[in-house]
Amino acid sequence: FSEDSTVTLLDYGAGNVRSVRNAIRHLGFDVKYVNKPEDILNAKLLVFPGVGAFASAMHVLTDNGLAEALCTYIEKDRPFLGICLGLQLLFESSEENGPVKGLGLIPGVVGRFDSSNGLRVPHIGWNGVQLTKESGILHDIEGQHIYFVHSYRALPSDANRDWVSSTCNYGDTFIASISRGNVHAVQFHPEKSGEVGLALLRNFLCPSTKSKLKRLASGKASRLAKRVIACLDVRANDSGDLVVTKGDQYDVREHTDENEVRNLGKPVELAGQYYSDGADEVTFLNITGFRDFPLGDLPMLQVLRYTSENVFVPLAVGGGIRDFTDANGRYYSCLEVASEYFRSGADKISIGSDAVYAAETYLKTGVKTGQSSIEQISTVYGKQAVVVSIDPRRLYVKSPEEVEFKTVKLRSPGPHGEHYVWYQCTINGGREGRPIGAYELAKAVEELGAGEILLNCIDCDGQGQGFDIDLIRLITDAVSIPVIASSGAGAVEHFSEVFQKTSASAALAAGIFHRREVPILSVKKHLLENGIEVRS
Ligand code: 1PR
Repeated sequence: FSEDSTVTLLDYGAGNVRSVRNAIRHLGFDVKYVNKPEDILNAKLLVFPGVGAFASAMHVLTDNGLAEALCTYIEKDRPFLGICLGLQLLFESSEENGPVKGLGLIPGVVGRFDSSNGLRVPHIGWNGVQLTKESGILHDIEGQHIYFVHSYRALPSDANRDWVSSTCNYGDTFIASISRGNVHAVQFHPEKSGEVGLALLRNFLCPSTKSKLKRLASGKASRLAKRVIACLDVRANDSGDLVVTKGDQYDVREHTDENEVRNLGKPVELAGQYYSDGADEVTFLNITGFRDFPLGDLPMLQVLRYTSENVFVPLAVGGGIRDFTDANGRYYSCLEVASEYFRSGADKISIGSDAVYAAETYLKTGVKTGQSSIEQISTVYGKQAVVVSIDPRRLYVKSPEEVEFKTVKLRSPGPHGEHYVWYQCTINGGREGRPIGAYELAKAVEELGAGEILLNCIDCDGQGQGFDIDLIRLITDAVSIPVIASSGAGAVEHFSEVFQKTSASAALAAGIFHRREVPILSVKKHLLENGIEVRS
């Protein structure tokens, strides 16, 4: 690589900048990291993917003299691209755990989305933007959905009007990007916005090349799209190879004499396939993580590393996130486990069994200790990086008084003439039922700091009979964070049903995609025909 094809990445060690690095490398550029202020001042192209919390980022930047160098670099109009927090830090201050002073280059205060009127916060997913001026790098995203994930945003005003190059609408109209001369910053994530995002990065890195982006069909993005997520349940088969498997009501073994683990393909290949098929997100669930320690499970980390090199939409991973002591007595905190997943390329982690224990303890004591995996990981990486995966099972009762958990009235009687059902949370891949309902769990984990819920249903899993609409309504009504509906998709109509009848933000499916019964594009086409906005 020549010096001109080297991009300087400002990584102050707060989290995962791997995705940005991968996207830059994918475009043929080399990456070097900032170690000292001079590295900023000498950069030819500087990319700043801010991660973590505003206050801790400002601390690190100020303590190392990086803040001053950054201000000088930007004031000299050198080529700069800030991403997410890398945009927010340019403003005067943020309300995130604050007020906290920012770099003060752009007038305005970064505030939290107002969730009091039913808005789901964080703003997670693919949204459209309105360009407000010519910037030189944004033309390919006009009318397209791009990926956002944040709880705080800056608002346009007379004082910062000169800077604003696009806005986005979610609850209110906020600043999606700023541009002035060679200085750009975006609230969204180009490195996670598929081909459209890569085109933006290319426009920044080599302004002289003509856009290679084939214009996509619709180009009419106007609001937050409903997401279609492909899920890969992954585990080692009996010969020790990591395979994508799929259960029927969580039973992943073939009902043959050999009783082997159902093998539906290779994780990295399938993830790549779903990315090119149009999946808005890919989720890996390490389904034996509850008994096999994930940091001992290096193939899973390898799967993430390889996948994130070629898949430029968000990657979530779950399985085995908890405190752990190995056979040699070495203790690993849940934060170390999650950090390893993030370092390997995950954008979000998902917690199953450990979230149930955390919620049970919290409901019993009413005290947030700060020690649960949800609290620890969301404090360091932000709420939006913490998904709680719920594995509920239906339990039928004659009347709501029979249980202390929230019940739902059945539309048709249960197997023994019951009129109500409650959803019991389970752990260890459905093997153990716990004394807590999905409704109670969802509320508790939101309070503890979860940013999203992945809502499975053991009864519906692999059945292809549609999502459990009652359950999804119960949980979307319980929380104000986004809910991903999962389990039971068997036809395109099941996706429109879940979005028409519930306020789920995303629908996740596994079996129909693995068995190639329904391509992701057909799901999206069907949703568009039914007036449901999706990324096309
Ligand atoms: O408890 O933190 O170690 O996390 C374990 C994770 O692994 C949890 O998220 C749990 O849901 C998942 N898991 C554990 N055992 C199984 C299993 O199937 N035996 N898979 C399992 C859960 C459910 C969905 C599935 C949908 C859609 N899989 O993710 O993909 O139901 O399927 P469908 O479209 O084919 O109906 P921890």
